[in-house]
Amino acid sequence: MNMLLGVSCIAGLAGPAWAHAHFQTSQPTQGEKLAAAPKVVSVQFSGGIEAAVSSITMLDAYERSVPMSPAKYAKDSGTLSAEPSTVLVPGNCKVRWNALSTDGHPVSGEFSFTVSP
Ligand SMILES: [Cu+2]
Repeated sequence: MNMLLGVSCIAGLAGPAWAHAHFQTSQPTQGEKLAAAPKVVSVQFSGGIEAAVSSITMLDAYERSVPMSPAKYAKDSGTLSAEPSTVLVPGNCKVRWNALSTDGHPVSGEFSFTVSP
């Protein structure tokens, strides 16, 4: 998948050489086990993204959609973050993120983490 994205990125490059935004890391990290519910979830990118059309959504342990604050983008760190508006119940939570790279390419992914009872 990364390879396909890379190819389309090179093929799509015309004009300014914006760096394609790749997923770097997330907070919590994939598979992380937390003692307490996180106050914020975030995704860090290698390049710039368009914050206005980027989002983070989350499902709780019962697959219910978790109300989230609007996603915020910190340009300095390349981090998109959002805060759950409710306290998460213990269990496995799934996070899905969508972002538009400043070079015009959409990127998306998901990860999950577990909150201990
Ligand atoms: Cu690209």
